[in-house]
Amino acid sequence: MNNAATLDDAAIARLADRLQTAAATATAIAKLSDDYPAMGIADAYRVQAELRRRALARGERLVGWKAGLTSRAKMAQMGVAEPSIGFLTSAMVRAEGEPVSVSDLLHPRVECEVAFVTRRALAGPGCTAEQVLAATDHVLPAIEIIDSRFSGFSFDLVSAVADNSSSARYVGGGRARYPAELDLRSLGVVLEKNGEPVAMAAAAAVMGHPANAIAMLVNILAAQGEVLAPGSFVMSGGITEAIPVRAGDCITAKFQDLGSLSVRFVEQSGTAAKAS
Ligand code: OOG
Ligand code: MG
Repeated sequence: MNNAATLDDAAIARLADRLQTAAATATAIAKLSDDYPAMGIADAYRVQAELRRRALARGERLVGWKAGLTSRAKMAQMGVAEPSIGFLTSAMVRAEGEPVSVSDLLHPRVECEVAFVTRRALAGPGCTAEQVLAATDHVLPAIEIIDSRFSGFSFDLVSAVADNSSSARYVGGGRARYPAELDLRSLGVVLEKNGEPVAMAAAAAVMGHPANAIAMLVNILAAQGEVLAPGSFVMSGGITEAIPVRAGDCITAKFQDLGSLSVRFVEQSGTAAKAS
């Protein structure tokens, strides 16, 4: 993997512009590494940090973070062999039961994930799953709606990281539980589309235990000089492959011990994210 930082501030801003426009207009662009083949992971996280800075500057609140590409199913589907992280803001969250508009998205896909809500700060490097579990207040089911800004949903790791790991929308719900009361390894999940099971797995598919993905995320944050704040909502990554959705689809994620969570997709909705 190319770790180098090769881009100057002007190039970082240009790439952030491209991604922001693609998201705001729901228009796909070529993956960034086509034009910047020397771009490294450090560059990609600088582009992501610039997108985050802009989101917060326009009044969005940082709600938490997500780990991505943490299961073999996801890595195989995307052809990328390493995990990534992304940030989550108040503009991306949708309430349980609220229809989610696809009009402002390019080619949305859904993922079922275990979300962690922290009560203590977590810092790397060297953060462990044990530390994550000790700092966790509760876990709950989440459905992430990802939407790569790249044509054909096709990318490499650097392009995906710059694109905030395809983050678009997310919904938390179901039943919140204390992690100590659960076996988060053997916990099963079934993803249904329009009443038909389309994917299923156990949460151990995520790095052996989803808390490992949160520890990995904290260690990537540390490399950027950041800590995970208490009260963060953190998704640990899709347990199965992601499933494409369009208007009219209804997705239900049935989690063992954590209840189920449904999302209905519509063409427009009154509360659709404003283009920004
Ligand atoms: C990258 C984001 C992956 C996950 O849970 O694995 C992700 C992508 O597949 O577009 O959110
Ligand atoms: Mg995800």
